[in-house]
Amino acid sequence: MPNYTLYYFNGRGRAEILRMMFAAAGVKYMDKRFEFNEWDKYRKDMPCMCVPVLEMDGGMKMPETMAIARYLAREYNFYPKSNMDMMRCDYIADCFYEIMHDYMRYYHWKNGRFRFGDNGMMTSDNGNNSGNMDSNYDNYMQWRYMNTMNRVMPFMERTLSMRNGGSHFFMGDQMTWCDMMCYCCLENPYMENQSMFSNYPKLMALRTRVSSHPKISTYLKSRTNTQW
Ligand SMILES: N[C@@H](CCC(=O)N[C@@H](CS)C(=O)NCC(=O)O)C(=O)O
Repeated sequence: MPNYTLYYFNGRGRAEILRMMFAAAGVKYMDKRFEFNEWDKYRKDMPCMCVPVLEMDGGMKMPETMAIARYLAREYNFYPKSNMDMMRCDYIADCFYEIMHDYMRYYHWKNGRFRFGDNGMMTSDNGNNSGNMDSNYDNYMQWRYMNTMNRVMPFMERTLSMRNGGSHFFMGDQMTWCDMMCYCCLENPYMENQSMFSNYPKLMALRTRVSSHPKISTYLKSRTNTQW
């Protein structure tokens, strides 16, 4: 097994699915977190100038959340067996990642850099630190995120119901990585507005099943608590 180092900000964000998969697999790795004001120091060493990045044995650095997640899923058996089921598992994971992506972009600056200041506070796109979110750009990004939620969530609720009436995991009895995606990608949206989720009882129950998995529940109790 390689020595892994995972690079990301000191937040859950896009890296949390990877941390959760490591935890569920019982695999040790170095969780290298940094603050926003340290980013310029790390940025130039990241292959795509973005994180998360997974480094193997202190050498090769791999970017892109979903590529890393798929690698971990293949390595540690979080994929279903048949090719067709793998495709289904992938599209479910990709659907949840659409929500995650739009949520994260909503928190970005126009130029793709984070909109958090050095003090960790969110700023508006007019550059002040007041937390004013009423610019056109902010409105568009919020609309886009909500639109994605409203498009993806009913589809995911129906997809979950297709196996065992939705009473187990997406792919049946075994938890796969798309179930963990359902947990991770909805964490902040759920914390911010629980009422948005009342139409999706099966997905909510699935998230509880994921969080009750013995290794995941241990991880959730001991992980670093951050706002996002
Ligand atoms: N397509 C990439 C996007 C990664 C991405 O946008 N990462 C953000 C953090 S969530 C980042 O590194 N932002 C810093 C910057 O762009 O300077 C992925 O899915 O991993």
